[in-house]
Amino acid sequence: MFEKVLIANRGEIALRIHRACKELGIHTVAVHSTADADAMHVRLADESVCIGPPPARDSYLNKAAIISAAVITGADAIHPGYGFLSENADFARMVEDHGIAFIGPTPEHIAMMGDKIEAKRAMISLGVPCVPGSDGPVTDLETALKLGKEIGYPVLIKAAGGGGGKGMRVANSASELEEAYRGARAEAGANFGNDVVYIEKYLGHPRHIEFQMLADTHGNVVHLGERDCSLQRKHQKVLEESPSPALNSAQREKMGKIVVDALKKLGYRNAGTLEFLYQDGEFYFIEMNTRLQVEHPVTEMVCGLDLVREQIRIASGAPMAFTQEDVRLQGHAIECRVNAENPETFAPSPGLIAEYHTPGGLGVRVDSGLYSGYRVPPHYDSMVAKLIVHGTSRNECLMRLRRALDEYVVGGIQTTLPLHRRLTRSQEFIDGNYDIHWLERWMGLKK
Ligand code: MV4
Repeated sequence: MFEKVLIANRGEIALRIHRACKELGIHTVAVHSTADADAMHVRLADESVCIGPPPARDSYLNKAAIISAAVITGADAIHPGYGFLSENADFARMVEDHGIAFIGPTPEHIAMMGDKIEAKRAMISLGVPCVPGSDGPVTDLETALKLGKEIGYPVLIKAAGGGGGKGMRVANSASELEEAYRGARAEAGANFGNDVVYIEKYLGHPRHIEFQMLADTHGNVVHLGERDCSLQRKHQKVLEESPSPALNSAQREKMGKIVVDALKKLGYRNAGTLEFLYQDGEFYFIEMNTRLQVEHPVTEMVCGLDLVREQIRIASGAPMAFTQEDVRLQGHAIECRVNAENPETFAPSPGLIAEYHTPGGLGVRVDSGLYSGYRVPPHYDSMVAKLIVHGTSRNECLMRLRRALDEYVVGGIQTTLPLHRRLTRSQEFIDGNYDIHWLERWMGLKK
């Protein structure tokens, strides 16, 4: 087992990783920018290293600074968290080239899944159902028009190096295709420095359902159920839940077997998530995330496992201590992402935290680095806390979640807590009948 782990991240996930390390008897090294010197994870870590000024490119994205910090402190592993360098294959390779363990998948699989075309090709070959579309990049408009005719409109043009919705364009007919094709390539080139695009049948009212996977280095692979992440605003997840209100146990078992077999054949290592669109009873693979996700706690609350502990154990070469038959998915969990934002305009609201009171009680968890007197910096993502609630049923979970939201006090800044208080009282949410467009409609952002 590792002696010392460097946590190459900040905020709530850095604290989350620190906690798992301490419970395994592992010393922790926190890295931070000058803006995060007073952050909770820095205060609690056994050691800390300032890696640069506030801009992420000079600190949390600074590969050399982070690896230097690991070498100087004698860390034998690095956990990247999510975001920043967590899906950067070059970073994973550099870490391993320095004889330091990267707590995550292999650099090869990170690179493979980072190219959405390669990821789809791999999944098709592994027997995972995908959205009908092009077999590879679409390099000219004529090909796009031919494929549009074959697939049938509407179609979606997507960036191979994309994800998170950037560079996506819908074409409802052949006459719209040229503008959509050129627009998608231009935006992909501008956003990712890679203007390679592909085409898919556009699904108009899907849910976003993702399967949590864990694989060790001894050939064992398990799935830990699914998460429904359909409630999104501008491609930012707002609330996630497990299990999905739309799935029954037969569908879960069927899809679970498909994804486990696929990752076994792939020889995957560590944690990973396969993202699907789910529409009219059918699953369609769209992307794979080769990192721990923000919303991993809803899976932890339902399966009773500490996913970061499992990641660390797997990275140290230990076999998983359980098989698929041992996995028990119990009850229901919902996570509300709490952002330092104006709950109406979503304008960032950094600043000094005045009074701070977190909810408690059975089945209530708050993952956050906030404390009274902490100053939320303006430089980074606005998510400052996650409220995760578990109940034996979805209704019990909802009752508990509303109660917990009403207890939660964050003074000094604005947060999205009022949005969650309204959302969890909306009948359509309570009924669980929502797709990926519902939240923006409910918020009046789209018709
Ligand atoms: C799609 C789609 C409909 N049809 N692909 C959005 C970002 C990336 N994760 C993939 N996304 C989508 N791909 C096809 N063929 C709709 C979306 C999409 C979406 C997906 C999941 C959650 C929220 C979304 C919001 C807008 C569009």
